[in-house]
Amino acid sequence: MAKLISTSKPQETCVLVGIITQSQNRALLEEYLDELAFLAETAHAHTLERFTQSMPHPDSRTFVGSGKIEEIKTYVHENDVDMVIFDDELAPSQLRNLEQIFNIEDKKVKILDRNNLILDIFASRARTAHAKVQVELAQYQYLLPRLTRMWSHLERQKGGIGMRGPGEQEIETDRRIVRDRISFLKKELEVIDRQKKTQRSNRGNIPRVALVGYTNVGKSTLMNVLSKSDVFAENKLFATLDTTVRKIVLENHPFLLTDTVGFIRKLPHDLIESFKSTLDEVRESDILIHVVDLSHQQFEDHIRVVNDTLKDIQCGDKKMLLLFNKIDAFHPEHDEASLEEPMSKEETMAYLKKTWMAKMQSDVLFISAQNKINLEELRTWIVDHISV
Ligand SMILES: Nc1nc2c(ncn2[C@@H]2O[C@H](COP(=O)(O)OP(=O)(O)OP(=O)(O)O)[C@@H](O)[C@H]2O)c(=O)[nH]1
Ligand SMILES: [Mg+2]
Repeated sequence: MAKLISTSKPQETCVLVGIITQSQNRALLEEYLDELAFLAETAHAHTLERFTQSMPHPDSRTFVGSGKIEEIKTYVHENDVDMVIFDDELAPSQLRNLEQIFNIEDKKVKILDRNNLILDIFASRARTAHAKVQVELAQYQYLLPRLTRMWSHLERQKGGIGMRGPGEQEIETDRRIVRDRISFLKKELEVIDRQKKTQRSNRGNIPRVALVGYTNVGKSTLMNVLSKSDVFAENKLFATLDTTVRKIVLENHPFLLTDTVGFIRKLPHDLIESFKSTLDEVRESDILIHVVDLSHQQFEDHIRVVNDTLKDIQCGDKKMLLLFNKIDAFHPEHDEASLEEPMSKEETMAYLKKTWMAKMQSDVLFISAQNKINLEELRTWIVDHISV
């Protein structure tokens, strides 16, 4: 069986597909698709077009309706598009149907969903053995029920005849190999997790602070300015996959600062599972600094996703600082229809502080990690809270 194939080759083209439902209006869907386009870009795919449809729930056969599928198909074939990316998880049967519909004659179109894309980006970014095992495990777990598709990938790779899948017997053999690989990777991960646990317990009683937050909010940038180190930071999603721990001393108070993988909405469950030991760093820290990108239109939604994920990993009750970053790039929105005077930046921040302190029962600070604004305030907060 071949190794898993990364879909992120340079200069591929894609179209995005999402649906408008009762719980997801057009504006919200457009924002999700903006994020999906950013994910695609991170995986080196350029978005050419978006297709949306209003429906009460996804079509069980093809996710969107047959008319919409025809429209997408025509566009894809006329513009020689490489992949069609769906914003929600596709069931194995939907994936199979869509692959059949889109792949006629020798035109090869990849059908992906948001999870594929996230897994693919994680795979291309994993650097250490630990992250590689975690991602490979999540990929196989995701692919196991979708194995026929993987076969069609293999067929395509070999430039095989047509798009016919293999016989059931071959798929069964392949499934067994994948299952074996999954249990091997799980064991490997257990060993690494045990080693990590020992490492953590050897760190003694020194207080631990973890940076958590949505992806691309500036956690690594902040880690770098606080520890004067050189952690990889860039304007891409999931720049950080491996946790980095640095010892920092502020006014004679030592503590460990951990930089973690960013969260995102609809993070594949298998991925959360396999990143358990990464998340153990969060679980075992004394204080969380929840970093928020204040300049992002959807920052409130990001806060909610991060809080929900923290609850999922039983970290919802930890002492937390809500840290709004990128205040240099923040410009308060003003509703044109409103008769009230627009609020200044300072007034908006004061208002946000009051609202979020009440909402989350946590302290709130505003900084710019990149432009080193208000960092003294942050350092004082950390010292005050690790030295009690
Ligand atoms: N304008 C502005 N940009 C910032 C600030 N802090 C970080 N950035 C930029 O935001 C982008 C993401 O920064 P990272 O530090 O990689 O973000 P991260 O939270 O570690 O991201 P992941 O590792 O992907 O989860 C980079 O392009 C940074 O230069 C800031 O205070 N202001
Ligand atoms: Mg990072």
